[in-house]
Amino acid sequence: MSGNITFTIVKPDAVANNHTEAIFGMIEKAGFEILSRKDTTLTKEQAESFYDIHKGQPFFSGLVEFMTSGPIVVAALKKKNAVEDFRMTIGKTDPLEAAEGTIRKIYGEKVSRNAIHGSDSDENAQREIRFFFTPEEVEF
Ligand code: IDP
Ligand code: MG
Repeated sequence: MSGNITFTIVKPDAVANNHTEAIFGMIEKAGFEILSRKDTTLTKEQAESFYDIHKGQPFFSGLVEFMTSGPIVVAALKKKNAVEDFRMTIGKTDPLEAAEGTIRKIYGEKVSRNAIHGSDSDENAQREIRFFFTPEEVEF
């Protein structure tokens, strides 16, 4: 059974371009409740740990450099079928392939600067929320 919680990061490109509020507006319009949200930045060690599944990929060091390049906004989101629905809302990893009306299509530039993250499974959503939020901040 699919869960009702997912996790997002508005990435440094979108924050720097002042798209944060427009993006959260789209997220809410798509039916997601924002359980908790905060502004933060990632250290190199945190970014490497968050994306450790991609260690060894040719884009890994560029990804870590990008994700540490400026402020991000992280949030826990609630909706029925959250993980799958949110992946639909943000669109494909490469903004050039993302469907019209998706967040990555509108605000992403290219695969390495794609504006937003969305968890890919219920298990990863929980892991990623715990990476940024205490049980007091977000409970599930
Ligand atoms: P996802 O964010 O859609 O789940 P993943 O495959 O998990 O995509 O990759 C994580 C992030 O790594 C992507 O959002 C993107 O920023 C970056 N990335 C993935 N593939 C490439 C690539 O081929 N070149 C550059 N960056 C990439
Ligand atoms: Mg992923």
